[in-house]
Amino acid sequence: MSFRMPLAGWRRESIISARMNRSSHDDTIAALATAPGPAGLAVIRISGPESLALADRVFRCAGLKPSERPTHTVVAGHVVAGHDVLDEALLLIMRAPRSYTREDVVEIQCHGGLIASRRVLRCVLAAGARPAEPGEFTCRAFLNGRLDLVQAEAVNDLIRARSDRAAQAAVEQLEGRLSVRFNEIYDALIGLAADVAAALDFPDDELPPPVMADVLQRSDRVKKDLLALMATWDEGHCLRDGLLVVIAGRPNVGKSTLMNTLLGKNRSIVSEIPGTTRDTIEESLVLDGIQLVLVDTAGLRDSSCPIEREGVRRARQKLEKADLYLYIVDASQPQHPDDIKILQNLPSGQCLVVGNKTDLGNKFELPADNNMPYVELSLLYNIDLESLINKIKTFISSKLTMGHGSFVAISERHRDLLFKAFEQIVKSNELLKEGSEEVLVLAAGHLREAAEIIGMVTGKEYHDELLKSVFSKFCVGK
Ligand SMILES: Nc1nc2c(ncn2[C@@H]2O[C@H](COP(=O)(O)OP(=O)(O)OP(=O)(O)O)[C@@H](O)[C@H]2O)c(=O)[nH]1
Ligand SMILES: [Mg+2]
Repeated sequence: MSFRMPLAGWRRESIISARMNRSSHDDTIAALATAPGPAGLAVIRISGPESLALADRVFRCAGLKPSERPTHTVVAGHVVAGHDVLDEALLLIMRAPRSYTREDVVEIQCHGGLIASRRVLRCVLAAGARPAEPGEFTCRAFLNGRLDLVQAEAVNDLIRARSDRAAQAAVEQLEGRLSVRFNEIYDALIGLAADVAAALDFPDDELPPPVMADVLQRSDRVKKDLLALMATWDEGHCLRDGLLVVIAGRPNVGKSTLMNTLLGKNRSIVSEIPGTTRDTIEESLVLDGIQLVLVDTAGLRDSSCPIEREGVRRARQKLEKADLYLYIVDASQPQHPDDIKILQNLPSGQCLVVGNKTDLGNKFELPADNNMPYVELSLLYNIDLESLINKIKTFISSKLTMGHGSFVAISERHRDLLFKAFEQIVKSNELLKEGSEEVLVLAAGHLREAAEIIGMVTGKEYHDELLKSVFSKFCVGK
């Protein structure tokens, strides 16, 4: 009896239907590709089969009409609505497939500014283009095979990068460095599923031991590769979202002073009255090429004031999400029981204890069983601030492997899918160890499922919802 399942084309139908739904591509889309607002220039991007005909309608130039001009040429002229001249502009022609979307693309480089560029866009839409959805140009680039889904996401990461390292990581992902890793895993899983299915044709009830051992060894290797990739999430999160650094401590210890000192500006109110900061205050800062999201919080204490209580609740909420805690104590005073209690509940690997106000004395000591790094300083007199900054830098570099050989860093979406694929491989391995014919069918099924999940990471497999969730994070015009 054979339990073999067809391997090739098991998801073809859904893939094709998704492709048809999303990208009939018979319409032409347009959007402002540059940020709105006062600027020297704006770019209106148009993509689709009607791009050049549409350019003929809205752009007047000497000599040949836009549609008669060769690809990758620029022409100067005017954007016109009937007899009215709307703007003086340059027109760039990029014919399919040598364009970002692999469709015919026309870009109008006109004057920037909210009104001027909107007028040009309105004119292009009136001439027959449809307003592009967020990420639709990149989605078309994906659907037309120019980029895979991981590379498409890198485009968004690059646009949104707020530090040098984040931008560099996005560029490397755009070049396909991460995709290669996913593709290797995908191919390995397809190979494994095929081999398990083929082994079902053996006359015996049992899969021959050498084949079994080989399959198990290979699937263990895939598991290891998945784990190695999953471990890069932390770094990916730091690069994409920035490190969330929460400044916490009891009232009046100098939290807002530290916030302002690190930012180099007077962002938080500082006063000698305990309980000054009520809300959480967030600001971005780039340190060592990494974006930090710095948060000043209300001093942690029990209060009868409902506003302060709300502030403390918000502070605690931020504490739950922090990547790094800067916990400040008043070093001129002996240990306060509240500090000891709070510190016991903070993860030691993510916490720096800052003893402030050393200009007033030095009575504080960390409990003997606390092995968190401790820095003493005086923020008021700028004494020993460097040692705190160095400790923060050490923490940042412990999070990042970038620059040490092959660098990749997965996103939250990738991690969730990798985890699901991992679960499928674990199930398959358990069944493979049993080895009977009936369970091998199931094992092959789990391996195919795992491959399918990995395919959803790179977009070898996709459906409308997946594309929507990926591209809705993009801005319009990209
Ligand atoms: N002597 C001394 N005073 C300091 C130092 N750092 C801050 N202060 C003072 O301590 C007081 C409280 O500082 P803040 O930065 O407002 O303290 P906080 O922890 O934000 O206080 P809350 O917002 O009330 O929780 C202010 O008067 C600061 O000027 C320091 O190193 N030495
Ligand atoms: Mg404060």
